[in-house]
Order: sequence, then structure tokens, then C-alpha cells
Amino acid sequence: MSKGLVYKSTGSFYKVKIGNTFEECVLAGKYRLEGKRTTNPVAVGDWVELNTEKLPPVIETISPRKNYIIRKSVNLSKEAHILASNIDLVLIVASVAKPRTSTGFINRILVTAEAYGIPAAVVFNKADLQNAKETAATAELAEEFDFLGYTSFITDALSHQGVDALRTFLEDKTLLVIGHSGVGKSSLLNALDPMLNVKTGGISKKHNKGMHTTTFAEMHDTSFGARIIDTPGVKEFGLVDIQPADVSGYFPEIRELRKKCRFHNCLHLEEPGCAVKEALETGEIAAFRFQDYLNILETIFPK
Ligand SMILES: Nc1nc2c(ncn2[C@@H]2O[C@H](COP(=O)(O)OP(=O)(O)O)[C@@H](O)[C@H]2O)c(=O)[nH]1
Ligand SMILES: [Mg+2]
Ligand SMILES: [Zn+2]
Repeated sequence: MSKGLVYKSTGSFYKVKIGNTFEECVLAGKYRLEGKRTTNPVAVGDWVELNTEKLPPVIETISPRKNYIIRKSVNLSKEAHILASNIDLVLIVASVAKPRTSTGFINRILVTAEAYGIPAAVVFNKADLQNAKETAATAELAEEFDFLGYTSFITDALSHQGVDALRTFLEDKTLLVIGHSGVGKSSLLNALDPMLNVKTGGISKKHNKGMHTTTFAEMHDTSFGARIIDTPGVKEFGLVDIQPADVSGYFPEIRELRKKCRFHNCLHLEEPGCAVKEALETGEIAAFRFQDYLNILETIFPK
């Protein structure tokens, strides 16, 4: 038996690093049967034990996961698809322009990362496309996220502005990169490590028209010790088993404050004696964060 780390999982074969070499492996029959309910029993980031006497090598056991992230299901089936496991960091790549990323998107991913107990960081890319006023607004936003515990970076992937600081921060971490198509994820990966040579320019229009793309998450080794999981075509993560009163617990600035609300299950809407609404009025909580909290509550639990 050999130990290996899964770098890619397509459902039919698995790219596994065993020692210093990559092998295309298959899954033992017992897992294929169990796998009927989850679309994919083995995820990128999984440590596995393999029988390398066989050709191709066979994955026999999956080691317990430190954590994992579920992919939001694209259809209405109850199937869960594990996107990646054993992650140290979720890196949200936002773009300040062309296309501009909403704070709503950033906050939704931050909430999901909190729910999974995984640290998160934010990159504001395409800094070169901003005027002075926009530059100041982005700096303010980055400062707010820093304050909340989400380390933030402002970058220009083309001129490599901010890329060295980002690389230092990412050293030796296993991270999952998420962000809309076209924000510069692939360009940033190439700026971080030119050896990666990831294709840029986004998904072709032909494939982008609401079709189910057949791209898979893939992990890349880097020269600076980070393992980077690229997630082409993944829009958002799925949340499991979350209750309305839980949502505010995934906002660090609300988590502590809400203990002072009169009702323990306060949703911070119209309830009397709400400490969160009070903090909003004094500016202790940022208005855009509270608005996004309301939006998330509404999205997950429509009235
Ligand atoms: N001006 C500018 N363009 C960028 C920057 N980063 C990426 N781009 C461009 O944006 C487009 C999409 O980049 P890509 O890396 O493929 O985005 P992805 O879909 O998130 O992987 C490409 O044309 C890149 O050249 C940046 O920091 N500044
Ligand atoms: Mg890309
Ligand atoms: Zn409240």
C-alpha cells in the first residue's frame, strides 16, 4: 500500500500524486457502490491509500478529512458533490472592474467559509483599471475585511502589483480559489508562479451560455510550497443544515454582539431589544455587511 494525494477527480479517473510522480488511478469497487448517493466519493485534496501493484493503481481507502466543501448542486437533486477537502484557506478573487464583483458575492463566500470553519482571504484584482476615487473605495473595503479577520490584497495580475505580498501569505498553504469567470484567477496564478502556465482568457462564450461545463477542480503545486485548487465554472458553494438564526453567527462582527439581543433566536430584523440593530445605527457594524446579511437570510429562507 502507498499513500497519495488526489489532485484531480473526474469521476472516472483520479490524478494522484504518489511520492513525486503523478498517476492516473481508479477507485476500488466498494466505493463505486457507496458513491451512488454522492456524485463523487473521492475529492481533490483527499489523502488516499492505494494498491500500486495493480495497473492502473487502485484507491483502496480515503483518510479522514480535516474539512471539505460541498459544491452547490446545479440541479434540484439532493446529490452532494464534494468539491475539495483538507483546505487551509478559501481565497476569494474579486475584480474591481470588468467585471466588477459585488460585495454580496464576497460576503456569501465568506459566510460559507465560516460555516465550514475554514479561514478566508480576499483579493481585489484589476487595480490598474480604477480611477483615484475607486482606488480609495477599494482600499477602504480591503481595510474593513482585514479588520474582520479576512486578510485582503489589492493586485494587478498583469503588472504583478501586490503579487509578492500575496505569494508570501500563501506560502505552504493548501488553498481553494473561487471567483467569477473573468476576474483574473488564472492570470493571478500565473503571476504567482509562471511555471503554472494556466490558460487565461476565461471560458469561451460558446460554453458559457448556461450550459453545464465539464471542467473539474484541479490542484496545482507551486514553487513556493502552496497547493492551489482552481475551480473553473464553480459559482458558489453549497451550505448544508443551516438554520435562520445561525446565519448571523457566520458574521464575526455580529457573532459577539448578538449575545446581547433580548431574544436568543433574534434574527435582527424588527425584534425589540436588538443589540445588532443598535450597533448598526452607531456605525459599529458596516451597513453593507448588514445589508448582505439580510440578503443571505432572504436567499436561504425566502419568506
Ligand atoms: N487590466 C487587467 N486585466 C486583467 C487583470 N487580471 C486579468 N486580466 C485580464 O482579464 C481577462 C480574464 O482573466 P483570467 O485570468 O482568464 O480570468 P479567470 O476567468 O478568473 O481565470 C484576461 O483578458 C486577462 O488578461 C488585471 O489585474 N488587470
Ligand atoms: Mg481561469
Ligand atoms: Zn438582534
